[in-house]
Amino acid sequence: MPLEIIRNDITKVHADAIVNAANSSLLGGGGVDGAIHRAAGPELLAECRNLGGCKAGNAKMTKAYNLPAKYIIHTVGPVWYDGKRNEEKLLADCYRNALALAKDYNLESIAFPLISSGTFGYPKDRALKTAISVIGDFLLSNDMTVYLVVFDKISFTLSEKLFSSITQYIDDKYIEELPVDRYNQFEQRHIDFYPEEPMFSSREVLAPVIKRKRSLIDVVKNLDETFSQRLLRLIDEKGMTDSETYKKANIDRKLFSKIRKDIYYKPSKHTAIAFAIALGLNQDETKDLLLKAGFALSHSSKFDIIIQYFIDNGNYNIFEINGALFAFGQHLLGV
Ligand code: AR6
Repeated sequence: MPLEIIRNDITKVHADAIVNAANSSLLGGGGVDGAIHRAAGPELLAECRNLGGCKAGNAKMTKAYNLPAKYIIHTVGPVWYDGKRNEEKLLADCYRNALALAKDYNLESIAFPLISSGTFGYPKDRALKTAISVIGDFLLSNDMTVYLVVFDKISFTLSEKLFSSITQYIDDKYIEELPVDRYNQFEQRHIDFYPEEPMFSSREVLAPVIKRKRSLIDVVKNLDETFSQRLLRLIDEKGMTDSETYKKANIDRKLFSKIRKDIYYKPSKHTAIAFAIALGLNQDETKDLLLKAGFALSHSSKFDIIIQYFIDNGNYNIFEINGALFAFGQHLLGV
């Protein structure tokens, strides 16, 4: 998948390049820099001596010696003062320049640590936000697998505001959606016993459900569509291109062409949701698309409710959604 957020030691990551959060001398230091130099061996320092240092925001490349990666891209993040000294732009430059270098070398995969968020003191939630935003933008027009390697406790990485807003939504949702669950059970029972009879029910119970019903004609018309057919139809209807769609879904090109070619393709739930997000589908449309793959969004799963939170808030940025899913310890979208 194009952007994967993982917890790991970056020196262990198998990618074409790993990125080092260095200092301007490029001669080693603590944190991730120290770990990379130790694992790569002394030849790395010898090569670094010839690079003539590096300015904040810039990036330079070396071989990776004893590491599983092929290259190391050294970049120098900003030191955090108060957020008013160009820190955000410099941090964004680090990601942009490292990605540009990887692209120049035709690399297929790259792994980043959370640059500046250790010794240099950049608040981790902001560092993660900038990383996700720059990498996300890059991936919308480039094919590359990018790993964002987060080392510490996950709860530190999401902004307090977003974290509590999602937590609140999860709490509310469990209660608010209960009548719909009850209604669905009730409706099923009614259909089982009285398939010909129209169902009568109280307004309060029906209200949240009616909202979700689509016309019967639509349902019948699209009954025979497979997931793949529905997906392709939606892409057309939304006026999107294939590549725009799979990139916004954080799904790689190969998987997309598999789905395109095989009308009976059975996606995982995460893949199906990723497409719903890429297409900007509302709750009902998402529900319909998921049904085509045999899935539903339940009200008793944190993952499902987080997805609903973002759809309800009209935020369809898959990379931001994945940042939140990661912070809540959930499986990411796009696999
Ligand atoms: N793998 C992945 N992430 C790591 C690892 C690791 N092995 N080790 C630490 N981190 P830092 P900076 C995380 O301090 O803030 C050095 O001395 C860590 O938890 O390595 O850009 C340089 O020479 C943190 O979230 O880099 C510079 O002088 C993130 O990597 C200065 O520190 C970055 O922390 C650079 O400071």
